[in-house]
Amino acid sequence: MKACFIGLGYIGLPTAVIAAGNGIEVTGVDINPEIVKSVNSGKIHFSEPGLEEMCRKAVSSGKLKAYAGPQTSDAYIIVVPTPFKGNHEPDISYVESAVITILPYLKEGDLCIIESTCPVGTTEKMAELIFSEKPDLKDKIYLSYCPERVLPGNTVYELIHNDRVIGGINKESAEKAESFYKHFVKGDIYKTNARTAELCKLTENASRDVQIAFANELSIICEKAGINVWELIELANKHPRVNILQPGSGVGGHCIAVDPYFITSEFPVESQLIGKAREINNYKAFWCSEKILSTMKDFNLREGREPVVALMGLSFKPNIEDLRESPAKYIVSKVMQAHNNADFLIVEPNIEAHKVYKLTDYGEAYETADIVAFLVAHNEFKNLEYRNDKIILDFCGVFKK
Ligand code: SAJ
Repeated sequence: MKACFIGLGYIGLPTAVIAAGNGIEVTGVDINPEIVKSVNSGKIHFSEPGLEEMCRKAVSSGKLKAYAGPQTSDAYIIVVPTPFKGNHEPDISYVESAVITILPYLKEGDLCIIESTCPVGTTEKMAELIFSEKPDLKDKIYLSYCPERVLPGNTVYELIHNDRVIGGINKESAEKAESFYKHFVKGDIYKTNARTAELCKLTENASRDVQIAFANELSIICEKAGINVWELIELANKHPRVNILQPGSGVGGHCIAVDPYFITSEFPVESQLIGKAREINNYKAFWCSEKILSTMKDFNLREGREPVVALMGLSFKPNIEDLRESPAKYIVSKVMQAHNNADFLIVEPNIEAHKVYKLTDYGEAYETADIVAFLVAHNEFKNLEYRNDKIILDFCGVFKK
C-alpha cells in the first residue's frame, strides 16, 4: 500500500515514519525544502525521543522518501497547520491548498484523510472542493477526518497506543480509514461522522482549558483569601468525584491555548464558558506579571534598593524545551519592559541559550535573588530548599507551600 503524507511537522513526520515501519510505502511531502532534505538524510527537524533512529531506518530501507510535491498513492494524509488570522479566525487555506495539490493524483478507490485540527465542517467543505473539481470521483473516493491526540515528548508511543476517533463523510470512508490506521494503531478505533470527529478534537482540548481556568481562578481567589491553593486543591480532590487540575502561570502551547478558539469563532454566542476560560487563562499570565511588579515595588520601598529578581522558567510547560505560546515568556518580557532598571536573572534549564535573554543557572539564580518567581514547575526546581529569607512567588506549585 502507498501513502502520501502532506506536511512533515510534529505530527505528520512521526506518523509517516511509523506507517513506513509497518509495511506501508510512504511518500512525505513538505513545502520546506530543508525539511525534505533532512528527512531524506534520515534526520528530524525537532526533538522527539526515538524518532530520528526510526526515521533513519525508514529512509535507508527505502520505505520513506520525501519530496516537494505529492506522488501517486492509494492514501493521502493531510497534516498541515491550521493557524489563525488576526482575530482568532481559523485559517484553513493550508488544508485547502494541500487538497488542491493532490487533486491531479486522486483516482477511484483512493483514501484521503485530514488530520489537521479544523473548524467543524471543514472535511465536508473539502469534499465539495474535490467533487466540484472532479465530479467523476463523487462517491468513488473515501474521505475521513482523524485528529491526533499525542502529548509532545511522548509522540511515538501515543501515536501507536492512543485510541483514535475517525469521522467519515460516509460509513464506507470511516471504514476505509480504519483499515489504514489498523496498520500501525494498537489503540481502539472509534468511528463516527466527520463533524463529530472534528468537534471531538476541539472538545478534548477546550475541556482541559476550562478545567485549568477553574484552577487558575481558584488560585486568584486563594491569594486574596490568604489560603494555600495547593493545599485547598489537594483536600478538595480527596472527594471521590472531584479532580481539580493545577494552577499555573497561564496556559501555553499550540493546542490547549489555541483549539478553543476554533469553537468560539464558529459558535460565538453558544460558547460562553469556553470563551471565558480562555480569558481567565490569558488573564492569569497578566496577573502573575502584576504580582511580580508589585512585589518588586514593595521590596524597593522597604529596602531602599532594587531587588534582584529570578524568573524561573521560560517553556510553555514543565520539563520541555518548547517556548511556543509560552505564558512564562510573556511574563518575563512584560516584567522586564515595565521595570528595565532592575537586575533580572532568567532561568530555563531545558535550553542551552536564548537569542534574546542571557540565561542563568537555576541554582545560582535561586541563591542570588531577593525575589524568586517560579513560572514553570520544572523538575530541577523541586530539588531546591524552601528559603524563608527570600520572597518566593510560587505560581506553579514547585513547593506546594
Ligand atoms: N497546564 C496547567 N495546569 C494543568 C495542566 C496543564 O496550567 O493542570 C498548562 C501547562 O503548563 C501548559 C498548558 O496547560 O501551559 C497545556 O499543557 P498540556 O500538557 O495540557 O497540553 P499540550 O498542549 O502539551 O497537549 C495537549 C493534550 N491534550 C489534552 O491533554 C486534552 C494532548 O493530548 C493533545 O494531543 C495536544 O494538546 C494536542 O496536540 O492537541
